[in-house]
Amino acid sequence: MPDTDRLRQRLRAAEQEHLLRFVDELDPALRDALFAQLEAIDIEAIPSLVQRYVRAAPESAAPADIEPAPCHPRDPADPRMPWDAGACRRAGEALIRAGKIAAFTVAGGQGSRLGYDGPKGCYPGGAVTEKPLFQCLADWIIAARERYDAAIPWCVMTSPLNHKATLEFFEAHDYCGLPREDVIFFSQGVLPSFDMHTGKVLLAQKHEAATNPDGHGGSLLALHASGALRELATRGVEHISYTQIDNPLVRVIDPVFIGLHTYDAASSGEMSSKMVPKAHAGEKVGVFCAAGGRVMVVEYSDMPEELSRATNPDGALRFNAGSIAVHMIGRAFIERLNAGKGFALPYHRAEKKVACVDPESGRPVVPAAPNAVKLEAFVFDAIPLCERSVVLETSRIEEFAPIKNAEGADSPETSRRVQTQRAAAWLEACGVDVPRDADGEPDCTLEISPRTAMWAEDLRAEKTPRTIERGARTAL
Ligand code: UD2
Repeated sequence: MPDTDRLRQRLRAAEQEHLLRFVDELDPALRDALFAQLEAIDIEAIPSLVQRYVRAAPESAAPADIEPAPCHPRDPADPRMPWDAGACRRAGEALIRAGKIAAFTVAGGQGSRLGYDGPKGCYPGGAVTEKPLFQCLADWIIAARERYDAAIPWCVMTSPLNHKATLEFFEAHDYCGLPREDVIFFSQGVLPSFDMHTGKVLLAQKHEAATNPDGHGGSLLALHASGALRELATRGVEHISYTQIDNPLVRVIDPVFIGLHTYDAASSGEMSSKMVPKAHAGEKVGVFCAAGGRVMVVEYSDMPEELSRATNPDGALRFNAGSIAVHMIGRAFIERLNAGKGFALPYHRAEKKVACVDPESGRPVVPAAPNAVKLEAFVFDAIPLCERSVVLETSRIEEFAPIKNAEGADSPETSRRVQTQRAAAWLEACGVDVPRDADGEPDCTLEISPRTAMWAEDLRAEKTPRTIERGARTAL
């Protein structure tokens, strides 16, 4: 039996008693659901969240003294910062073979910009095969497991909004070809969504407080709270390869990057990142910066415009290191963060439209303008908590073809184009004729599965067609 009086007292103390406004109208099952939901929320934390983020609307988070972060260049022989890619690859491969590496994909987002009704991982990502994004990533893991004869567990973070649908997808798709016991699912946490004017938690329905997933930064808490981190420890995993679900070209397991993260003297083995040079000043990616001797990412929306546009004498953007949201994260680092009492990354505030019920009348409200503040933690805010953190430059065409919007930038169309560009470059390096149009763009659609080739050098001339027809759709 829930202790209603105690719950009411706690809500009153947090100025959120309205959440029980309709409780007497509810049938017992819905009433119990509401109580269970409210008991799971950190009610005592609400007043400070409201004070800090809803009423105060904190401005730009970029520190005043930021500099561009040092980055390991793509070419290891670059005299600006030479590094030993061969030694990194060997170190990374040894860790993969020893079973010390797990893959981790954050897939709890709502995919609202794409307008896709379902977990984003189910969205067709392959340029030709249209295989789901989950399968694009799984194929990389399968290729790495075969190449290194290693167990590579795959953690998939969902949110309460898509957990069930995600499990159903994996069940229906034979776990994307991976052993069922090697795919570990857990859901991230949620935070209450607030009325942006009053600071009251919105009621999504009379029996439900409005909540939103706590951001991909919530993954560092959820890995621990769900027991997934303990499970990885039991399996001997020491480092986690973090990727987002939206990038079908992502190198889910990259031995060179793993080696750089664990072996290079510049890294503390806590959290490392990959970057690509920004496409243009306004590209919507966070930027690697440094301040006070620490590396950090400043999200595009927090970056002062004049810094985004600033150039070096050679005309290149000064803050050029765009985050592609690919990280290596040490298990011990996540354990250390969670050992601190009440560990939380800072929250970022977004004003959104959230359908709700009027707390007085109980009538449904469909807002025409933003009415809510949603809070989210960003995983890259853990980078400044590292002792030392390295950033590796990579090539956009090799590794970054995100699907975020229904059209325009970062859409299925641009992703297909980048997947084709990469495949065309690999095939041409192998002596294959690829048709190109007057602008030099491949005049065909191409896709190479990681199970065929993880890198260009894996393509074998004898296993590829000699010529690609103009307009062809070819998957290898
Ligand atoms: C993210 C980065 C941006 C850049 C870009 C590269 C942030 C805030 N920005 O932009 O700097 O690196 O990616 O592609 O990260 N997700 C969850 N739970 C959540 C929210 C998101 O799992 O509560 C997952 C989501 O499923 C997706 C990923 O995080 O895989 C990215 O989320 P996003 O679409 O909000 O981030 P985006 O594309 O604005």
